[in-house]
Amino acid sequence: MRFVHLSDTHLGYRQYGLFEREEDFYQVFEDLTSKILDERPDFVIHSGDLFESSRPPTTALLTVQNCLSKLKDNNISVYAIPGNHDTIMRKNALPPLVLYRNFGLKLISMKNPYYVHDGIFIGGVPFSSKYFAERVKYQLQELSRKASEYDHRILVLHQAIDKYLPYEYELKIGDLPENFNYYALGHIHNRIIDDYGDGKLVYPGSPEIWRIDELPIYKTKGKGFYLVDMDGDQPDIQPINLHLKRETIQKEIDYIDMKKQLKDLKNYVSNLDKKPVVNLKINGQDFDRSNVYEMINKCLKDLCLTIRPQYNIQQKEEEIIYSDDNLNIEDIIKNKLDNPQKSSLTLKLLDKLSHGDMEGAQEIADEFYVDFNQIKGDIHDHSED
Ligand SMILES: [Mn+2]
Repeated sequence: MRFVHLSDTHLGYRQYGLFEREEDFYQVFEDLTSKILDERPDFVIHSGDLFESSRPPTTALLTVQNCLSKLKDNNISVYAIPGNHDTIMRKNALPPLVLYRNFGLKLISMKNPYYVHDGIFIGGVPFSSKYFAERVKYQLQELSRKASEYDHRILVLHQAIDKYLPYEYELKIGDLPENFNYYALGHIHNRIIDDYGDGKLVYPGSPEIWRIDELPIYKTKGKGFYLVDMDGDQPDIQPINLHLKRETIQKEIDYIDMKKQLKDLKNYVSNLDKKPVVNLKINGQDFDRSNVYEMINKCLKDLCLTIRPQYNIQQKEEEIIYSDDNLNIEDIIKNKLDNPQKSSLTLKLLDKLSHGDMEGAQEIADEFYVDFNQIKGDIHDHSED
């Protein structure tokens, strides 16, 4: 029995506001589908964030419909859960995934928490925020009990686990029941394969470069999906990698040597099939941003999809001299951090920690991250409109 595990495809995402990048994500999903068809698995598991948002563009909806039809024609079912991106945070609201019931998609939901595929138990809990961790833990125990009646057991979740994302997690590693053979996780865009419970815990990661910090993952581990064989004692996990047709380039350039380095980059870029996304960091002392910006554009603009320069200008630091008169820790922190949220958090933590109150400090930190995630969620919601 072999299945494909993929996640975080984020269809409908328009990186940097560029239509071409939105198309790239569709292309990748089509490439994934034809690779899946090549592998002829028994079924597919998608661990959430199929779409970038809960109200995807029509092209995203259609891309999924076409791909699912092809899989269905080949008798390949898809089991999926909603992720944080494609969930509507309102009670009883339906995620877009419900549209594909007749296209072979089996949605793991609160109402249908598990399926049995040729004797394999496939169950999970849709994405839940940290506020509902207790409820999720209860649901996990229920699933674990139900799963114990079957020989092969797969748990599907779209959550961050503290072991892999220590500052923004919803569940702790010990919250997961131990009697599953395969933990099909999504949410973290890195690729992770770990031992847990009776089997393997796996994040297949995102197949495209959704954020620039995923470029090193693509370069070192590759991006794509995992092909899992459940027949042995332990699941056998093979990475199936994609070649991304559009290159993302990240490069640091010294201002002193800029002309030559830009020329080299131009040579490289002009040989690519598709215009790349180029992230540049210019390091140097006291240079003029707009001059540099113009030079970069003149050299590369026509050859790149987008150029995203960052300027790292080292200036002689003006030293603030603190004397006894102005040695006020509050002022120093506010001055140095220059951000009311950060300095307020720092001052609160300092107060607790200097009194040895570790628990209080922990509480403040937790609160901050809950708020922080909420703010991020809000920003995300608005950006869709
Ligand atoms: Mn994601």
